[in-house]
Amino acid sequence: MSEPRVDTILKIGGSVITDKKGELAAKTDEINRIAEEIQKAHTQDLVVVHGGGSFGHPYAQRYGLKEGFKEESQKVGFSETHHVMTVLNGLVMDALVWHGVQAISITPSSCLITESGRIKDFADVPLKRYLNMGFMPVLYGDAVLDTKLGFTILSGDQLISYLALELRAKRIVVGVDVDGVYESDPKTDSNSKLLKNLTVQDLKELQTKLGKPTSTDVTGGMLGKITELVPAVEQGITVIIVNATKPNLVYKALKGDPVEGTIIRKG
Ligand code: ATP
Ligand code: IP8
Repeated sequence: MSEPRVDTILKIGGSVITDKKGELAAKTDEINRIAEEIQKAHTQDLVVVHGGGSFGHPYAQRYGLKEGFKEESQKVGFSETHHVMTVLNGLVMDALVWHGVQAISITPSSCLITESGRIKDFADVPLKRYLNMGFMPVLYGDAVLDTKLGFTILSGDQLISYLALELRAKRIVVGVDVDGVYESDPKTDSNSKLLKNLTVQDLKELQTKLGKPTSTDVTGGMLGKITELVPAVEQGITVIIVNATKPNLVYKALKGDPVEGTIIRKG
């Protein structure tokens, strides 16, 4: 089998496709619009990953899944968390497929295992074959088995960095509900400045400045995202963070057009 190489890995944030203040609150209009933008961009060799938003995060938090298996009562929580992610994924797949995109859903909990929260074994032969045939794989943050913890939560952000390196992607496009990376959370600090260009060094410095999210986000919010992106950027992969709630920004980023947001380069 020839080793596929992708152009772009696109992460659609849970903050875009769900209302993170609610629970199981899907934004179906947003999901449809983004599916349309993906279809319109006709991007070859694209992998899409979506986040958990108000589907995965509240359940994962309720049952303390990220910290691993501690008691029997968490198991039903693991099932529920994975299940609600398949429901959200179903909505994303519905929109993509009915827009004529040859998308194929790949379930992380069925093909990968982590060790202490980090991806260890990924049975990626089907994913690579799908890519070789011109399909667009769609993955998501999920509840997964872990060799040390029993189980844990895998973030979509870890997946995009891993896949970008494994599939030698040129860039990662991350769609969130704010205009990019700011000096501090723009939702709580209206004077915060947008950081339009960042290097790995800047990212590392930001890691110490940004605080942990206060919401139900179990995978670390913007700080978690930045931490996960460092290895990919270090290998020369460009990261573009855009506001995917604004129409056409995902489309423009996929086309490689200049787009407002944060661009992160190696140096
Ligand atoms: P999910 O994990 O559900 O997929 P997501 O990837 O869309 O969600 P979050 O993890 O919620 O996104 O991170 C985006 C949020 O991070 C924004 O809504 C913003 O309020 C918050 N945030 C915190 N600090 C910053 C910062 N310095 N710059 C930009 N956003 C920040
Ligand atoms: O939203 C987490 O993925 P993320 C998924 O990309 C779950 O961090 C199940 C909470």
